[in-house]
Amino acid sequence: MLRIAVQAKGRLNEQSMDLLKEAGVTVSQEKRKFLMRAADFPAEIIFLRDDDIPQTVAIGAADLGIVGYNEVAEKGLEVNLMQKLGFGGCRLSLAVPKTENYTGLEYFNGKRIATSYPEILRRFFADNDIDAEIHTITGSVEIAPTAGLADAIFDIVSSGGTLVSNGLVEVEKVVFSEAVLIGNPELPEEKMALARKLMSRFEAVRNGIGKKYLLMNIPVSSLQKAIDRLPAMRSPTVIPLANGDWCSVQTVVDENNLWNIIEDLKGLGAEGILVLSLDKIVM
Ligand code: PRT
Ligand code: ZN
Repeated sequence: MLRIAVQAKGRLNEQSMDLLKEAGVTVSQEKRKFLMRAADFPAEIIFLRDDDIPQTVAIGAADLGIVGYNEVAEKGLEVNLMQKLGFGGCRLSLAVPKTENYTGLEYFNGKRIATSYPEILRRFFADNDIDAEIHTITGSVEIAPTAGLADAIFDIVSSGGTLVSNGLVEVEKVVFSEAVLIGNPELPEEKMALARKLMSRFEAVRNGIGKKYLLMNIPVSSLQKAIDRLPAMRSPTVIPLANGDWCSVQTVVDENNLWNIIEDLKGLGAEGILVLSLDKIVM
């Protein structure tokens, strides 16, 4: 039985639970408890604050965890980074008041920087020979310059809206982060086998995102041109039809290229074009 740590509430909770569900690990959403057994996979989910997930996995109180890479990097504990999960994207950046004349990293020498990520910042400044004062604060880091508590901040940025509304500009992007699957470094083989199964399911879910299944009938005379136009994992599936002048062509396409492909195929005489939703792709 695998124990998987997930953020109890907050930005990563919903997408973590959705990913697990898509991967066949479901827990009842009704009476949610601190620890819940999955119905259909030998796993239990433990719900924690995200700050506690790296340590819980490092000491083996959970076998796996889903958490932002930023938390893993800050804690610096011994855990295996097993898989990037493709959601919760953000970056840790240095930002200064927009009235400042920022000339480069040396700007930070002798400055006071407010952050909830002191370890990552300490390492970054050490690597770049910058001597600054790091002030660790939890909570609203972005108000520190206006409140006179700091000259600059080092914080999570995603859209950048919070910086703008606090009169700050992002001047250095230091670490890029997304949700990751972490594991205890000493998982016994039977748990590792379950973890591998989970990772390949996660990958299948991710592969299906932004993809559609496309089916159409095409005159045999245009078949080669249609195949040349279509992307495919290996090559498109071609099925003969009862009417020997036509065949059915089926393949997976990227959603963002869908309309261009459909219009080109119509130009080649395609008819009866069906676009189907796609859930998972197991390679
Ligand atoms: O209660 P708990 O301790 O579990 O949660 P938390 O409050 O510490 O974290 P939470 O739920 O806010 O975030 C969890 C994780 O989501 C973070 O550790 C990141 O990995 C990831 N993430 C992704 C973000 C953001 N995007 C994000 N935008 N975490 C925080 N923010 C904050 C950011 O600090 C800024 O103040 O959201 C604000 C808005 O950002 P903009 O740039 O879009 O305006
Ligand atoms: Zn937290």
